Amino acid sequence: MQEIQLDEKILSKIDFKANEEKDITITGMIQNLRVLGWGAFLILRTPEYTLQTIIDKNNINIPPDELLVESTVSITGTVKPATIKDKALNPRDYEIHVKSIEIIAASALKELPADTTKKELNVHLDTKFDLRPLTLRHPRERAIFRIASTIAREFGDALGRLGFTQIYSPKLVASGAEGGANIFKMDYFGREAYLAQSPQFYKQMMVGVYGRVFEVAPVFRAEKHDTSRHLNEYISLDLEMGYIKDFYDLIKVESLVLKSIFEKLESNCAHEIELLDIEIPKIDKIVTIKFKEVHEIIFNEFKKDYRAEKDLAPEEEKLICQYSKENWGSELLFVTHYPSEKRPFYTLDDPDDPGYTCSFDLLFRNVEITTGGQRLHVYDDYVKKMTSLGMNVNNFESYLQTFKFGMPPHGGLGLGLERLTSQICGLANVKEASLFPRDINRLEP
Ligand code: AMO
Repeated sequence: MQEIQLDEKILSKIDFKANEEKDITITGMIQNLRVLGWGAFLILRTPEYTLQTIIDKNNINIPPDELLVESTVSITGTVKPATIKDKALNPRDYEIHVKSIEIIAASALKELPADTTKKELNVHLDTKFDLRPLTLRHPRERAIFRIASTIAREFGDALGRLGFTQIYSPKLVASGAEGGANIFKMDYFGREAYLAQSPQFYKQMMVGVYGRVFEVAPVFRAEKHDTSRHLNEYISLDLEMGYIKDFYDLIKVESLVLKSIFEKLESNCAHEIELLDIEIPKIDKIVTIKFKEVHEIIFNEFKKDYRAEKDLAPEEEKLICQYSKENWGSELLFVTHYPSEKRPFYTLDDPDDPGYTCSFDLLFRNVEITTGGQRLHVYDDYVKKMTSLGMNVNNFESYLQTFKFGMPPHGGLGLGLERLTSQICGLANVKEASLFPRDINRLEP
């Protein structure tokens, strides 16, 4: 038997102020090494910090020019106050004057295939993705995924405070939830199965259990087009909520959650926000507009006639976002009442406006980041709607039993994590907000 003590040394935070003029030992990887006549600046990357350390070549056990970038080292030195301008560093008010270095694991390469020590990672997008284990170590890449991680965590925390229970639904499924051709088929012990396009069916089933649920998980879309807003696998932030009055309840919940996310980013990611030079949006009101009205505004204000279209064209999304920012002072715009034929079968039709649905999209900085809406909740309504759409009800029996057992009025939404992250971080392509993007040409790394 071996008893292991709970060791506070596993904590990664250092109180630099309390350690001023004292010696500490800190382990990390060499982010950057600038060897100069007198010694070197060694930038150490630890789980918590990107720290400047200073080596005096006459007072060190290893000559600085023998060190390799991306090696793991343990550094012992004195904590000194400093004023450093480099935005990639955190903290910038302290540095370490090195006394000794121990190489724990040297990088195998003298020269790395991408230069992660430069301010900008100047590589082609494909190279950036091919070399992901290395390029993700660049400060800007690290900042993007700290932001994504904070968004996903606060999504759950904010919903937890509102009484939502986190669920984990299967990704190997027997039927597609969203319709359309963008579904991956696979062999499941001789049967046809699919990769889940969304947790739609399961989150609805779970409303009957917990009333309010959420999930943060990958979903799969067999998009055959290589666009700047589509991934074949993305992280979907989903929620589903029972006992709603109407779908505006969902819009209110999403606005509250996004407000919490934006506030959390301001408080926890100040360093990343500064490094990426980005602005976090403010939410002080909720602006909604009907789908039909968007077509009218685009026609009247921009002389583009999309009025016969049953969906919003990317150009319209862009123009209406600009219009909203300028005229209504909001970067977030909820477009409501989409046409029935463009919404999945589970969407509730608007009783006051046949042909249109009790659903919405959220547009943010020119892009759709969310789809949501109220669902049907009565078994017979499902059978009627699916039959009218030519769907085989028998294929959906295990889902439809939910509604036989009784379900409250409910609705929910799906928010694409990469789309939200890329719009917050000002990225040109949603793939840049995916750690290991999957597109029509890419399955590695
Ligand atoms: P939808 O299919 O509109 O709705 O997806 C919801 C949100 O997911 C994101 N998204 C994508 N992100 C990256 N690549 C893609 N290929 C991609 N496709 C969608 C977008 C989109 O707004 N079940 C419904 C949601 C609901 O009603 O609860 C659904 O999945 O941000």
